[in-house]
Amino acid sequence: MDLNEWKRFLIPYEQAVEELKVKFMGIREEYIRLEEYSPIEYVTGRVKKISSILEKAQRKGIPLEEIEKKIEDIAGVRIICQFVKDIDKVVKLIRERDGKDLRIVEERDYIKNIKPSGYRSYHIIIKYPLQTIRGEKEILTEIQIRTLAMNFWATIEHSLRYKYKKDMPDYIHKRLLNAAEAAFTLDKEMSEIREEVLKAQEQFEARSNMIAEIFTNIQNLSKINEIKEAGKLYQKFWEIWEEGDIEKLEDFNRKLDILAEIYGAQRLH
Ligand code: 0O2
Ligand code: 0O2
Repeated sequence: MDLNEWKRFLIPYEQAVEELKVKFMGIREEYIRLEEYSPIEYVTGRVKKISSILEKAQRKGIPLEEIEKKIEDIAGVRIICQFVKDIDKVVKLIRERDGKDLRIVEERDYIKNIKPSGYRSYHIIIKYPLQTIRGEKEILTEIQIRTLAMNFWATIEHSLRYKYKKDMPDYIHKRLLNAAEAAFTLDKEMSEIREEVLKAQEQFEARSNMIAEIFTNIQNLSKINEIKEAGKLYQKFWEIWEEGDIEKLEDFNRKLDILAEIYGAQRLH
């Protein structure tokens, strides 16, 4: 293939990468518009350089006429997440689109099965149906889903591997393995922080809901005029509130519920 033929060959790959980047960024934008947490932090993509395609074909013994079928990452899209759990969510979102605007060919979980180099990422190979002026064409594309920490490690390791080719000094290799371990620990720590933050948010919400309920209950009770005790109830609420004992507040709220039922029932009779 001469350069022009290569350029023509790569046009649909460029198109597929651009469309997929827009689609995945679209998911992020949808979450943001809904004011929800987005499992996608950002998306990049690229079409493999001709030199890299040739090098990979040679390394894997793939004849030129078979590269379209056998090299899966000529088109590559990368989805970066903040937390490891977000990766599961993104994988689920992609699976839900299987058979719709893409077709999943294979999944490779290098997070459960870390590569000997220390590489971690979740790969999904898809066929993306591209509408071209010559009709539909399915484009093999590799989607890499990884956290910021995984990406940081992989980017540095990739450039060092590229620099040293097969002759990476042993001490650098060892340091990279240490760094992979550190990136793994960072992801684990961050996941735990995330759980803590989520738990704190849930507790905060449960507390706010309960306090709103207490106020509504006292207000309702004071409307049922027989009860002259609303002031006392507010007083009691403040006392417990100041103590900061959430169980006592829950207990107080349950008692208010019972009172409201008793007074409500009496009013009906
Ligand atoms: P190679 O073949 O890895 O050496 P943009 O203008 O934002 O669309 P830009 O700046 O051209 O994109 O590039 P982008 O998307 O930021 O990617 C730059 C580099 O990131 C690429 O370098 C790749 O190394 C890597 N990269 C980004 N996305 C992917 C992906 O999905 N798969 C793979 N394998 N690598 C990716 P090169 O030199 O272009 O590519
Ligand atoms: P690029 O564009 O330079 O990133 P392989 O035989 O491992 O080259 P294979 O079997 O086709 O490739 O697929 P694999 O291993 O599932 O995924 C290939 C891509 O995953 C690589 O593309 C890298 O982007 C990434 N990857 C896999 N292993 C490593 C690793 O140890 N370190 C880093 N930094 N990235 C890895 P390429 O071909 O290297 O292309």
